[in-house]
Amino acid sequence: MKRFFSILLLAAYVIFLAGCFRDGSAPETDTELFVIGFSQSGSESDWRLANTDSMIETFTEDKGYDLQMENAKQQQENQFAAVRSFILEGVDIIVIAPTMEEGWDTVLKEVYDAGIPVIIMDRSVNVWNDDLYLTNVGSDFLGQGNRAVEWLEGQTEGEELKILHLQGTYGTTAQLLRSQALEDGVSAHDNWELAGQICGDFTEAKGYEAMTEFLSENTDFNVLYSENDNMTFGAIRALDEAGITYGEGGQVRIITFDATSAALQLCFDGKVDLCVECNPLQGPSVEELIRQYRAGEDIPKQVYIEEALFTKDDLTQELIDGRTY
Ligand code: GYE
Repeated sequence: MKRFFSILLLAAYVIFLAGCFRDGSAPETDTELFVIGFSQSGSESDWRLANTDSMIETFTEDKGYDLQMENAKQQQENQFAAVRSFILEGVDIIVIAPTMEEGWDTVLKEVYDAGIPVIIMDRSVNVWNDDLYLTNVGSDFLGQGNRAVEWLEGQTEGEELKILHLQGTYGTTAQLLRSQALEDGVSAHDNWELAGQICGDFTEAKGYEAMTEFLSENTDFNVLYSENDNMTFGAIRALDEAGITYGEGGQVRIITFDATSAALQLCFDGKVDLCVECNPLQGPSVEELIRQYRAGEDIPKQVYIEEALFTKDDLTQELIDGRTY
């Protein structure tokens, strides 16, 4: 009887295998999916939410991916923990959207030693050895800042500018380079000065808070250079409450970074003067780099996403409504 069951079991197994390999392919199991460990830095802004969506929409199971995402809630320590868990899991590749630029040497060396490739997305990391990651895809933040400064120069030739600088989270590439562009611009112009530098951590709530506090002591400025849209939304609320006018014909010219649909709408309505685009839809670029990696092709070390500037003249309602973020 026992023998009969063993034979039955064996027969069932043979039939199962025959079914799997009928078309010559390996059996369809989860292990076949290409596993991506993705450490997202947080969910502080509309930009970030769109970036997360872009990754989720790109790396679907029907395309053969298993996207394992961890949200670090703006804490670099959480990113280290996520990356270490991806190593233990033995994922096929790790994608990191880093919070801070510094501090990555140790954990990236651990990933390197485990033989897992790393793609850095959005911001950058500053490590002693660039071989610790495969490639960095993201925005040219210095270029964005420089374009904003050039635009301001063109708009205000000879005018005395008192610029209030609302900064993103200190130590992130987006903050460091957008700030550098403005600081260089101020040094290069005798008629430009900084009215103040305040930090809004890339969030609407902190943008509002920092702006409200600043306005309680100083309202003498005519430009707001805000390092992301969400901080701009908060700052605008504070300006409204303080009765300070802005945009077309107002006291304060506003420059904002990201160009989300809500900011473009403000620009179209004459409330914001310049939107510097920062494109969060980076999933497809990451996918292309992964394709190149899997095909054994040469991979560029740095890939920049294409981005534009928008003033009211560049906008139509149709363009704004067509924006998915
Ligand atoms: O501008 C901001 C976000 O790193 C490009 O971070 C990103 C910046 C973006 O929170 O909205």
